[in-house]
This record gives sequence, C-alpha cells and structure tokens, in this order.
Amino acid sequence: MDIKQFSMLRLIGKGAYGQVFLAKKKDTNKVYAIKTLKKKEIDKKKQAQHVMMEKTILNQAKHQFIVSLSYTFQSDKHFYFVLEYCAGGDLFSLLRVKRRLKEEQIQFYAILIIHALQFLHTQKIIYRDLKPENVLIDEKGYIKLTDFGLSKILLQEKADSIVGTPEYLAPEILTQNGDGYDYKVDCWSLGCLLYEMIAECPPFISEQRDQLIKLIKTKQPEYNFPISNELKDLIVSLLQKDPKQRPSLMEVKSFAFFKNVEDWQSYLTYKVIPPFLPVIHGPEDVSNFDTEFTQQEQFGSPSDGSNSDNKFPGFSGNNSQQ
Ligand code: ISQ
Repeated sequence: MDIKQFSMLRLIGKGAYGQVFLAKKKDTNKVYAIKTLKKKEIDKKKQAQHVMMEKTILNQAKHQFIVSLSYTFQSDKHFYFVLEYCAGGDLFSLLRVKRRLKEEQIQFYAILIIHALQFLHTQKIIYRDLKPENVLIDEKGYIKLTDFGLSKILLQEKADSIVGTPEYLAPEILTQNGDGYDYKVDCWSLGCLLYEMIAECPPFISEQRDQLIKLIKTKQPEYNFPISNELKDLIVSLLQKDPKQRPSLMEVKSFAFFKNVEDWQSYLTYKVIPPFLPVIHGPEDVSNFDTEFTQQEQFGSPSDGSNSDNKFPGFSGNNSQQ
C-alpha cells in the first residue's frame, strides 16, 4: 500500500510530529484521516520507538472510544497512519466555541473518557497524553481518543506479583515501576481536563516552561468561578500532587459528581443523548476543524514524490486484517 492509493482532500491538523489530512481511498471512496510523520523529525528526536508504540497500541487497543487504525505504510520520507475520520472535530475546538460547559455536559464527556481510560488500563496501557486536542468527536457526538505516541505499555509486574525470590531485585523495581501508581498520571490529566471544561482555562498557566513546571509541582489551582461542590471535590481529589492520594478511575466513579448516573454501561452502547451533536454536511465535511488548517488552498503533498520504502519492516501493514 502507498499514498498514491489515496486522494488527499484537505489538511485538518498539524503538530510537532507532522500533519493530518482528510483523504479518500480511490478504490472504495471511503474517507480516512491520514496522519503523516516526517522521518527526518523522528530520526532527529530519536522518536522511532514512539511511532512503533503508537502502532502497537492502536492495533492492540480496539475500543469504540479509541480511534481505529486501518492501515500503516511508509515512504522514504514519511510514516503514514490511516485512521478512521471523526468529522465532529475535537474537544479543544468545542471548548473554544462553547467556552464553559454545563456540569451535565462535563459529566457526559467525563464518563466516556473514564470508560476509555479504564479500558486502556486493563490492557496495561497508560495513555499519558489526555488533553482536549486528543479527544476527537465522532458523528454521534461521542468521543474517540487519538495520539498514542507518548503512551506506555506496562510490562513490569506489580511488586507483590513478581514470582521468585526478590533478594537481588533493585529497590526501584519494587517501588517506582511496580507500585501500581503509574496509572494515576491519567487521573491527574483527567482532573486538568475537567478543570478546563468548567474554568475555561487549564489549572496551571505560564508562558515560561520552567515556571509552568514549578506551578504544576507546587501550586494549588484556583476555583474563583461558578462550580458545584461535587465537581470541585472531584477535581481537587484528582489534582493531588501525591499519586497515592489521587483516586483511581474505579474510585472516581463513586464520587458525588456522578451520583445521578444510573447506568454507566449505557454510555458504551450509545444509549445516552450527547450534549452536542456535531453538524456534519456529508462524509467529507471538515467544517468542525480549525480553518487555520482547512482553508489552506495549497497544502504540501505528504508524498513529496518520495518512494515507497520499508526501512522499518515492523511498521507497514494492513491493520484491519491483522
Ligand atoms: C481522525 N479524525 C479527525 C482528526 C484526527 C486527528 C488525528 C488523528 C485522527 C483523526
């Protein structure tokens, strides 16, 4: 498979990594989001393992709230991920348009995200990159998580399940990775996301990276905006600096903020009416994506005339048939 089998329709996203295009597969007319990664950037940043991690996770973690991967291939200049297209945009754009969400709307997205994260955690996957830009909205108004380049698969068993005698095991094996608290990073990010949905801004803000890191480590966020005690209690718990104090996703579900939720499972089967149904005019509509990208008339073709290439033999493949 190569990029010539697709007509590139529009640019819909851009990041440090590369670009995301809306594309149509010529033989089936099916539209996809194709994420392209520049090999040059990847070599430079020694991020080849992130690319492989993303592929491994997308192949392994099949769930209705996680973007599905149809194909992967590469040219001499790029890696390509052919992903399902979510025409509703992302939570970042939604938050920009709607500003502050109502608490029942926040509850809806929180439940979907908790379902997705819980699924990942059962697969021993830590997402590590939960943020509004990575929460896509599908045509049903439900979510799909994307971007697993920073994720981690836990291979390390918990200390108490390591078989054999631990006499020669280093202490960091018994504590740092094996303490079962690694998953709590996703609980922290969930706290940040809930905060931003109600406060209109993230809990910690600074233009300077060093200062931002200091704030994250030491500052208690402010709550000088309208918020219920129940939501505040949940966010305060999730934003505890000590991961051991932070509730697990299982514990989060019994917080008072969710007390009116009768059936968590009904969200998995799309039985709950979403707070916002995206307006989508046909399968190729890109109007829910930022015009900064979609209005670019001339987008640089990601093929760049480069040739199909398989220098990373584990990467290319038809994922729907694996
Ligand atoms: C799917 N649909 C829309 C946008 C996307 C961005 C990144 C990855 C997948 C996507």
